[in-house]
Amino acid sequence: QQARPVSRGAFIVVEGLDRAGKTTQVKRLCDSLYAQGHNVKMIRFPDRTTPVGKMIDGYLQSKAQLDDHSIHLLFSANRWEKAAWIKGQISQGYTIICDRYYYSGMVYSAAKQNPALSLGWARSPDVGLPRPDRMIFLDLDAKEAEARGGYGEEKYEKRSMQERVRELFLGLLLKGEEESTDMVVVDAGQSVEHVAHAIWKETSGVVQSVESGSRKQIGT
Ligand code: NYM
Repeated sequence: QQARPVSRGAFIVVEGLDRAGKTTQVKRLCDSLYAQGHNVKMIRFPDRTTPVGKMIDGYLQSKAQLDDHSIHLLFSANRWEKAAWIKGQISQGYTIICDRYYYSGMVYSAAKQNPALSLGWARSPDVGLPRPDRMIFLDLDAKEAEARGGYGEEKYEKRSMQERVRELFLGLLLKGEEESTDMVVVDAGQSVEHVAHAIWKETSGVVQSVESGSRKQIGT
């Protein structure tokens, strides 16, 4: 189908625990939007291909040790590296579907239970990044996530950590700030088809209204 002229593209973020099915669902959402004639691009964080991303990859694979604050700032820097690109694509009419964003940044760092690293501190280096039009949180019990073939070898892929991450994600709903108003929870414990349908219900209308110009410029 021919892509039609649009006012700007939408910015949609998909979040969730490790093994929640984000990557599969992000791909499906991109395919469905594309099939309906939208211009769409996918992006993921961490982006391990950049110089900062390579440092993050080394840390996640336990090849490099970093202070909790330092790695947090690298994850944030990795998003800032792409901020201008995201804005540029959106203004050219591309809808961006993003696998993880600053919500992962906040909650994974805060879940480390380092008393010097609060959720508030963790949010601050990301202030000013393009704000999503919608964030979908794929919610899954940590036990169920683990049952899906087990966690891998990377840092954070432990049940207790994932339980704290989930609690912190759900806690964002209660914050009463933009994190809560942008966020919609989707039960990721259902079949791939059901989850895809639920995500479609929560995003297609947003994409339509953004592209047709009834939503203002991208926020920060
Ligand atoms: N992660 C991801 C963070 O700790 N902070 C961040 O800002 C981001 C974007 O990286 N366990 C963590 C969550 C994951 C890990 O992500 C790698 P993925 O989606 O498995 O590549």
